[in-house]
Amino acid sequence: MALNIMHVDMDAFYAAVEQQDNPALKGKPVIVGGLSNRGVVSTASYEARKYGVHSAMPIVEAKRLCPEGVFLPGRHDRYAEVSRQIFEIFYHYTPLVEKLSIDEAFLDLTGCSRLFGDPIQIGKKIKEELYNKLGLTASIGLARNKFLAKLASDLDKPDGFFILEEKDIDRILEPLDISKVWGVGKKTEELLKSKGIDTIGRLKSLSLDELEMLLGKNGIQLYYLSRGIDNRKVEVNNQVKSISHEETFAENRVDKNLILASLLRMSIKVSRRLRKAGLQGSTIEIKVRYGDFTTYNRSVSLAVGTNKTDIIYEKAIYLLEKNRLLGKPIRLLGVGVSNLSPEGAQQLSLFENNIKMDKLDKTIDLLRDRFGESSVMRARNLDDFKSR
Ligand code: TTP
Ligand code: MG
Repeated sequence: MALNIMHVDMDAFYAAVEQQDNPALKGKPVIVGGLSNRGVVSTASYEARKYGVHSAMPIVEAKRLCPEGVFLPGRHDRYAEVSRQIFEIFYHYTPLVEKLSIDEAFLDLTGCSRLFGDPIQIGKKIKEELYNKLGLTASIGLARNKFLAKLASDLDKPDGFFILEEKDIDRILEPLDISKVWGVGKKTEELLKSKGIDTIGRLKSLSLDELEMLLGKNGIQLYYLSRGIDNRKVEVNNQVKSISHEETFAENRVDKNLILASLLRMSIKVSRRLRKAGLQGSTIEIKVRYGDFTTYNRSVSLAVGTNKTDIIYEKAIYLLEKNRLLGKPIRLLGVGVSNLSPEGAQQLSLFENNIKMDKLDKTIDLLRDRFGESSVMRARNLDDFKSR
């Protein structure tokens, strides 16, 4: 079978963008994450990783490990913009691009050779283009299927290009930890490790029946994956699934007015991103994390999709109140919209009110585009703004 499936994953993505935009940061330990000491690390440059800093680590711990680090709050819009440029480069070589995250994709290169050379040459060209146009490095894995390609890109990070040839599959896979296998989550990992199955090689010692008994359908999948067999196709999915925004407060919030003010600010952000992308969504979600870290996600479905600030805000309040989520100190709050469709897809309810809201939202967008984010503020936002 030909080596036609490529997995590309940018190196230390957010941090690399920061270093590229501000060359003074090159070579320095850059840590991107949370607005305050209470957040977690989004990512760390490879210089910072030497100190043991990694994604999802509390910022305070990162500061302890790497006090000389450059800590940045993160600029999500900028990373999204660079991500679009990265994907444009991918689309230049093939339309068969499956986006996995902001900095990661599968490319199916079957049939691209006549135009651009074989997959190895294409991989080199993609790395060159990423570097020459955007100043960024990526790690690439090339193999015969998605599972192997993703494994391979991780084997030679950063700035790597790992070509996983047929003859090497067993030798490379067998010593790897089972957590590297697609579909092995925390629970499966614990279960298998409690039985002494810690590597892919050990996993292969179990028969198909044994694995099915142990883990059901997932077990069958593991049987095949551990042998490098994966029939999943690269699925073209350049669609965003949801747009959301969440914040960890500098201090836990219990005051309803303050909470609603931040909810409004986040609803504005989310609805604005939807409008910019020409999207609307019919599920509104909120996320609440209390001081003791218990976390609740609640959602409500609408008959008709929306990207209107007031509807999103109103439904978010409804979710907070209906689920009695107010009253305890809140550490983190988030609002999101999912079940997305193109704007205006179902224009069933063009009530006058909607038209009014549309106009208001669009006017505010325009003013903000022209005069900056804080040029227009709703009365409720003032409280929140002052308390930040
Ligand atoms: P990753 O590709 O997992 O990480 P990375 O690109 O920073 O580093 P590398 O691939 O070289 O190991 O994630 C891509 C971006 O997604 C990352 O730059 C920041 C963001 N991210 C978070 O915000 N939180 C997280 O927990 C993780 C893992 C990533
Ligand atoms: Mg990455």
